[in-house]
Amino acid sequence: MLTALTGVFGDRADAVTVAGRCASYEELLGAAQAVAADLAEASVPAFAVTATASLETVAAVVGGLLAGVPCVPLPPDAGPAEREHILRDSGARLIEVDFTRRVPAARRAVSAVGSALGDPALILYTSGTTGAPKGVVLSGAAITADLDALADAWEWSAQDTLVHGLPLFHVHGLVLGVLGALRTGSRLVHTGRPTPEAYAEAAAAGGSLYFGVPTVWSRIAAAPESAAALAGARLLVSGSAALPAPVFRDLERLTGHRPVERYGMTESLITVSGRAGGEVRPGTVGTPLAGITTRIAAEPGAEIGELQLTGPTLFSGYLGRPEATAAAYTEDGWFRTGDIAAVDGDGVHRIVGRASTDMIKSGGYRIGAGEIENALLDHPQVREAAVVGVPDADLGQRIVAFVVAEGVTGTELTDFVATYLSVHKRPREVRFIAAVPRNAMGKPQKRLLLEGEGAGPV
Ligand code: MCA
Ligand code: AMP
Repeated sequence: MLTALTGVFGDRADAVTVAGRCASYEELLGAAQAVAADLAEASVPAFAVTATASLETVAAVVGGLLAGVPCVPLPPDAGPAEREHILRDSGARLIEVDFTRRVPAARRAVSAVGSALGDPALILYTSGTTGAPKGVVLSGAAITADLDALADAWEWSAQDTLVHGLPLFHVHGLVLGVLGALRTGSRLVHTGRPTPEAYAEAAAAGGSLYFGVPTVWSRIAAAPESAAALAGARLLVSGSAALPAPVFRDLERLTGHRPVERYGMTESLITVSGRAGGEVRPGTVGTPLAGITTRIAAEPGAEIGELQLTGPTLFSGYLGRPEATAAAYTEDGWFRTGDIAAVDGDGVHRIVGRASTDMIKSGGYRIGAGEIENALLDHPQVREAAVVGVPDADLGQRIVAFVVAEGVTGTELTDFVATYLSVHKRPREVRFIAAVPRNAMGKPQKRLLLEGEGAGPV
């Protein structure tokens, strides 16, 4: 999987740059082999690393692949509830990486990565509509199939310099943004944070392929000088949430590029994408990647319905949750994305919404309403809580918590969630209400809470 580390594309002192620090492939491999040696000795089912945007995180993930031990990247801002859940659920041992400690590179070991491709490579924790996050087990085979299909779709090669500043604990930043670079041999410039200024600066360093979530692209479109610096890029790619058409048009005007949109999930990796050099229409996510088959489960006579798919990029299951894994598939074996989609006459897919209002996408992060509600209910002053995603120009959706509580302020509740779970899961707004509206079965009626908030999630 780690083709670049075998040396076939040569090496350079700045092959991998993360948050201003550079490493050659040789240095990265040496640090990763030190991690792999420790893991081989420890004999653990999985290991965790605090996934800061750093060379240490990259070395940990590569070390895990070399040792054949799955890595659980922990969000660096995870509070005690989230951290403890992930560590307990995965059984992973938390390790620390010293990037200066190196075991001399043995390239033969690298070539062997991928010989047991069905083995778990990564366990990524992601939210469902209810309950605590589940561990999504991804095999080396699924990751390799996805990266090869994306390289094909985007004409992504060792000639590219990949630029992004996305978190290293999700598919976008870690699988595409790190392992993708190490598979294709493209130089990687991780900017630390995905700010317009940092993306523009990386253009001077030869950036050709740029990744961002829509919030990042919308902030770049609002910073014309930074956007203009991307004119010399080869391809701009957006994903993790819907790219608003006005942002698409602003980017085209300012950069001269029509951004390619692609669609995926932690469980399926990236499955549908626009193509480099192909026709790209705003509001569409392209066609299925090589090996992926999709179908729309629509009511008779309807053209939109749940997007379902099959293919080699699918996950191996939710860790330790066979029922949840089974529930993610239809009886005839198709993966249920929970996204509502339509397919145009030419096969181009459009994502029009989500089946559940309980799955929120904010800044490209997937956040389950249930997890935030449970956290709020853990606060002693809160009696009822209902969490929804409200349309937001910057974040796509922003988390709004409706609570029944006394003797506590909205800021206190926001801070409680930010520190107990993680910063990106905090409600951006807390509204105090007398009671959560419920139906006869006692189920919260969230659509009533969303009334008057504009076009809510489908
Ligand atoms: C504010 N802050 C607080 C609080 N309020 N901290 C603690 N308590 C509070 N009450 C501080 C934070 O510490 C942070 O400080 C600062 O506010 C900003 O935090 P945040 O809200 O996270 O930043 P943002 O600017 O709103 O973030 C926008 C973003 C981010 C950068 C676009 O949402 C992001 O990185 N999104 C990427 C998500 C992603 O990668 N998703 C991919 C999922 P300081 O600045 O000092 O740190 S994978 C996927 O979806 C699939 C497979 C796919 O298709 O890709
Ligand atoms: P995650 O598991 O965090 O990767 O989130 C996956 C979800 O992100 C999908 O189920 C979609 O709802 C959403 N998503 C990803 N890419 C896109 C896109 N290009 N357009 C619309 N929604 C997207």
